[in-house]
Amino acid sequence: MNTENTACARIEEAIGQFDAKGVLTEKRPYGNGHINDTFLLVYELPEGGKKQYILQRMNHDIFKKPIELMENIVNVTEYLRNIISSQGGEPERETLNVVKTRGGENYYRDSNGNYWRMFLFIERTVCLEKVESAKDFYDSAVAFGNFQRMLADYPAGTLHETIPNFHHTPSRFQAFKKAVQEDKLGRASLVREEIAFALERERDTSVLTDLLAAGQLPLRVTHNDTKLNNILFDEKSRKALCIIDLDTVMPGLSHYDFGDSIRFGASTGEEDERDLSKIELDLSLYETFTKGYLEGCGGSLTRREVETLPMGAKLMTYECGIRFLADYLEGDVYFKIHRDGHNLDRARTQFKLVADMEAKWDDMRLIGEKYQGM
Ligand code: ADP
Ligand code: GN1
Ligand code: MG
Repeated sequence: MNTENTACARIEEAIGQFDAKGVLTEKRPYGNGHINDTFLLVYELPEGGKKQYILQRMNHDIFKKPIELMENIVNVTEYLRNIISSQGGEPERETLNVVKTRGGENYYRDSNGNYWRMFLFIERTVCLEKVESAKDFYDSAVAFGNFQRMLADYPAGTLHETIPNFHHTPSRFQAFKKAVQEDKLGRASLVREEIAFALERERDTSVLTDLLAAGQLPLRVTHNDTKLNNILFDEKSRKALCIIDLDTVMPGLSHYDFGDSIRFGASTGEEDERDLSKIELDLSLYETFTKGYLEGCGGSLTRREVETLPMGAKLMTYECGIRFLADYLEGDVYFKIHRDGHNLDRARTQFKLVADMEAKWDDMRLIGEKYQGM
């Protein structure tokens, strides 16, 4: 990434603020996140050897309250660290570790007003952009279920809402309709079919929020962005080691975590695949994830939750599709893109998956029934 004249122009200033050990020998853009600017920093230690860190410029167009966001992350990781330690785990590798600035702060605000943070780099791990084996996906399911279980008694009222209505699908639908009506770049006429697909499903958008409002589904502390590249696997044992990207840990429904993992990992193609004939819901992976997730949650999900998980999968996929399409219509201002039409390609894969879920709905429900009571 060219750091001249960009939001990252102050990267050198930021690096100097954090309490990293040794002499900086390498700095490069890192990972495939769609939101923050992520860098890997390598330091040579005076006693020999290297230490690596992740430096991120937080996207504060999206996260309007970066200070509160960091407070969430510090508190949640502190809480997890205690549980991991008490279970004999390795907290430096099994959760994120925030590196403070020399002044003892959890973030640095540069002279251009950008917010930066640093984490210990979690060594000897792999980050997957696509499911490579059913076992990996199963392990990720257990880990996400476990994550929710570990946070079951976390004081949810102390968490700041980092993005209001993040998975409130009816609000996402309204935002989508507004983007269509405004049609800022005159792109709507190019995507009539996709817009119609989204509009036809308005009735689905409120199914989960209505159940929540009626007290039929419990509010939990959830991750809310459970795609496979937000988990690190141990390089050697290939176990799901650490859940990262904690920017959106907030009260939510189990369906959000379940559904977001399914839309990314149980698809037969990548999120931005252009050849839609390659995109389907892999029912076998759907079952694998269901089993692992329920196991990870340790039997804590209610009957009604398990029964309605297929709707979580469908709605999270649909919601992501309308978010990508709205961003395409608004001129690609939210998700990072790497080619023209990238957000449109992403929206199309999500809608193809939604259609395939509708075709496979009975099977999805049967899988839920099979694991009821787990
Ligand atoms: P975004 O919100 O943009 O998705 P993430 O926090 O998910 O940003 O980071 C982007 C990528 O950087 C991750 O997918 C992962 O590959 C890598 N990454 C982030 N934090 C760490 C860490 N502490 N150790 C190792 N890799 C990390
Ligand atoms: C973003 O940050 P990242 O790349 O892990 C987005 C998610 C979307 C996802 C789609 C804060 O996730 O909500 O589902 O892209 N995160 C935010 O790939 O909007
Ligand atoms: Mg991420």
